[in-house]
Amino acid sequence: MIRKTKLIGMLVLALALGLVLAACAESTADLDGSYSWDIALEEGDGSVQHEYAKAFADLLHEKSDGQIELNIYLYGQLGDTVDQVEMLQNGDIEFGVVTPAFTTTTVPESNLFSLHFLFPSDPGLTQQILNESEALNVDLKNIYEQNDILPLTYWTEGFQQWTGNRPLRALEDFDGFRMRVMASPILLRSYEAYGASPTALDWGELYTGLQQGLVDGQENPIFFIADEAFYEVQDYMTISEHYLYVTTTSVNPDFYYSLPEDVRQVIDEAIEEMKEVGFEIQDRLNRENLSIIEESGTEIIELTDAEREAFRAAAQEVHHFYETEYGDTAKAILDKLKQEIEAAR
Ligand code: 6CS
Repeated sequence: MIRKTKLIGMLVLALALGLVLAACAESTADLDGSYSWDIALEEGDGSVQHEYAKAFADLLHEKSDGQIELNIYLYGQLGDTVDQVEMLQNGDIEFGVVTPAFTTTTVPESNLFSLHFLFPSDPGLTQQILNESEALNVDLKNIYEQNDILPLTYWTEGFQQWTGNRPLRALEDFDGFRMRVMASPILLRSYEAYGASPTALDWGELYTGLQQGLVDGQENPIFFIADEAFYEVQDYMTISEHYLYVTTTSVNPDFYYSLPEDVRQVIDEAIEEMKEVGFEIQDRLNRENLSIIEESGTEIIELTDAEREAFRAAAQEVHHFYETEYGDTAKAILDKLKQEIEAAR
C-alpha cells in the first residue's frame, strides 16, 4: 500500500511535470478565435510552391494549436497568374505566392527580379541577400504595400534554365529564336538584347505552344520543366543559370494589419521558419527532377564560363534600360541592391 506522504510526493511531481510541459509548449499561441485563409499558387500539384504552401500551412496550424487553417489553391483553380495578383490586391484571397514578373504593371520597380546576371551565382548567398536586403525588404516592400501587395518574404525556386528546339550556347543561337517568357517587360528586353524574338505567354498555354511550334523555347527551373513535361516537346536543355527565379509570399496588407498582434506574430514566425524550409524544398526538387529530363533523351548542354560571359555582357544594356526607364526610385533601389550584393560577395 502506498503511504500518504509518498502519494503527496507523486502528486507534487506530476504537477511539476505538468508545469514543465506547459512551458515547453509555449511556442503554441493561444489565439482568441479561429481563422480560415486562402493562398493561391502559380504552380500545380507537387511543385515547389505546392510543397512550400503545404509546409507553411502545417506550421500555421501547429503554431496556432489548430486555430489557423490555410486553404491551398493550385494554379488554375482561381485564375491565371495575373488574375491572382488582382485577387490578392482586392482582398478576395488573403495570401499568394506572387512572382514579381506578374506584378510589373502595378509595381514597375519589381522588374528588377527579371534582370539577368544580377544576383551572385551562389543560390545560398542570394537567399541570404533576399533575406537581409534593405533595398528589397524596406524600399521595394513599401512600394508593393502602396499597391496592396505586402511581400512577407522573398525566396528562390532555383536557377532558370533554357530549353529549346535547337541547341542554345551562344548569342547567334538566339537569332530570331521565338522565346517564351513570363509577362515582364525586362524579360522581353533581355531576349531582344540576345537577338531573339520573345513572346509573353501564360504558362498554361506553354506546352501546346511548344508542341505546335508557336514558340521555339522557354526558361524555367529544372523542377518545373520536369513537372510540366516541357522536355517532351523540346530537344535541348541548356544549364544556363542566367538568373535565379525569385518569388514572394505575399499578403493583402489590409487583411494582415487588421489581425490581432498575436496572430500576426504566428504568421511572422512561420514565414521566418519557411526561409530555410523553402530553400531546401527547391534544392531537393531541382536535383531530383534532373534525372527525369536526362532520361527523356533531352540533350543537356552546360555553358562554359566564357559562354556565360557573352550573355552577361549582352545583358548589361538591359540593366541600364531598367535604371533609366522606371524612374529615380527604381534606380535608387537597384543601386542600393547592387551595393548590398557587392558587400555580400
Ligand atoms: O514560367 C512560369 O510562368 C511559371 N514558372 C514557375 C517556376 N512558377 C510559376 C510561373 O508562373
